[in-house]
Amino acid sequence: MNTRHLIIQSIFASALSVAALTATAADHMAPGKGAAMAPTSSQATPTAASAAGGASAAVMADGVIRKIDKDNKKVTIKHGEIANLQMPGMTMVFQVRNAALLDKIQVGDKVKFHAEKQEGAIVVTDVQTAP
Ligand SMILES: [Cu+2]
Repeated sequence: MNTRHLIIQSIFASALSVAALTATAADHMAPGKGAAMAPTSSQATPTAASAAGGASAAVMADGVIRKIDKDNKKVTIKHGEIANLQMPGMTMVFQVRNAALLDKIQVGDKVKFHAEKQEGAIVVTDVQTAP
């Protein structure tokens, strides 16, 4: 009787902690993006979010492609301020998760791009040539 009670209790406890972890992760993702969007225009937020497919309303930064390293999935961009990363303009190396993103650009291109922090690295998740 006692043993069974303990088992049930520990199952319940681990289910609870999984739920807590999931909630924490979700809370972590959402407010960062919400906060980044807020100063721009609260009116524009729903439109921007649905245009981007609902995933992440992309905050686009300006840049010029300096170097493309497809083998290592890296791109060097001389970039302007990146609002969502609170980063001033500089020239730096970014990672990409999907090397195909690099097919769309060439060295010297003026681009608009979205970068974000993923697992400690700064990753370009979207890039498009700017007029
Ligand atoms: Cu930078």
